[in-house]
Amino acid sequence: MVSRTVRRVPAPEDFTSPLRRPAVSARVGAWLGGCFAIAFVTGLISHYAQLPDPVLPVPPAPAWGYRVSQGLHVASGSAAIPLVLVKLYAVYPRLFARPPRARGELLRHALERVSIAVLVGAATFQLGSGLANAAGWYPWAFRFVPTHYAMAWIAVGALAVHVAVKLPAARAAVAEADPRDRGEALSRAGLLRVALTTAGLAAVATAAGVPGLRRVALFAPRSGDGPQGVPVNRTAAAAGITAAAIAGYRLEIAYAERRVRLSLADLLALPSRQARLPIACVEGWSASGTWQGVPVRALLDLVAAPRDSTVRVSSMQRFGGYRESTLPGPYADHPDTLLATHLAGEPLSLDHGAPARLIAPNRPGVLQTKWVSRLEVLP
Ligand SMILES: Nc1nc2c(c(=O)[nH]1)N[C@H]1C(S)=C(S)[C@@H](COP(=O)(O)O)O[C@H]1N2
Ligand SMILES: [Mo]
Repeated sequence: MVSRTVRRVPAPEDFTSPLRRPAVSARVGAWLGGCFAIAFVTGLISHYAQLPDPVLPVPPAPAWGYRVSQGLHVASGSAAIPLVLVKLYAVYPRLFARPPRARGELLRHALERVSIAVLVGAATFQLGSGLANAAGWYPWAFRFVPTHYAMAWIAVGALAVHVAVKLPAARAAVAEADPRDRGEALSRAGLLRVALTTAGLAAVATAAGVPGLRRVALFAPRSGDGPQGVPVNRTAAAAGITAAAIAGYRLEIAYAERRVRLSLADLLALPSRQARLPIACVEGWSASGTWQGVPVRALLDLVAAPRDSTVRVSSMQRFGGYRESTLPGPYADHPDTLLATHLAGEPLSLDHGAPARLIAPNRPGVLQTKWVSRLEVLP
């Protein structure tokens, strides 16, 4: 017998799988909400930590703060990816919902649809661009940091509207029973277990900051076998720094009209200090090192700079976004903020910023300037 297929736009009722039910989408939605909340808060922390003059300054303690917060940022974002896929699978039939007949309902329906479109678009952008960033891949022309930051507010705004609209329905859906006796290949509980397991695996695959996990962190590009046990993000070669360029090294310290110039021998002759501090990259990986060098505060004392001075730290690097950073007063005065000359008991390798690099507690990796040639107190 030949059956004629009638081609028409499907209706939500045409999708009969019990997996595509509010009981699934509400639970996955709640987990996603948790991931987004963690990613948003830790993202704000990272953003404020990178602003030269933030309204809400991030303090230099605890030393491991940024490492944990940025690790959570990347892990929660990664965990959200499989959850979003399961959520979209579960709610896909709703795409075909017809607009309500009643005039009064129409506006509410339209607003809800628009907020979902914005949410899905913004979330896809955030997770996609964030994952690419964590993998050290920048295949776009826009500036990642301001775009990822602006889109976060759009995503959170749309999420707030979505939660407000859906909360009553989601509450009711979570209470719904799982119809296991219908003989489906995969029960709802089974699908939810798959969602949670893949989310956990995704988090682990990028959690390169957790000691011992770096080996299984497949999507985190830094292997941990960089020189002196610490990965390298931008190499000396990529930054245009050669061994010849650092041969006549001078460090200049400037405060108002005062200038002090030190050779490497002068710098090495000053009292030094050791600190065990992590490099914690915005890309989510982090690694601890035992650094040795002269405290930045002792160098500022050579030009009699007042306490709580904001300091511009400049590199010998001539091009590239991270050749300079701003060190807020509380960091400049912290005893563990060093102009490091040694790592793991040996002179710094060229890739780690030889002859001297900045290392400060609780500071994003991008601001731990390498190949430092100048410290300047800002007015
Ligand atoms: N001059 C300079 N310093 C820099 C960078 C750079 O590109 N140029 N990259 C930063 C980034 S993004 C990180 S994560 C750390 C990495 O330090 P490491 O290579 O010693 O691990 O260095 C920072 N310091
Ligand atoms: Mo970084």
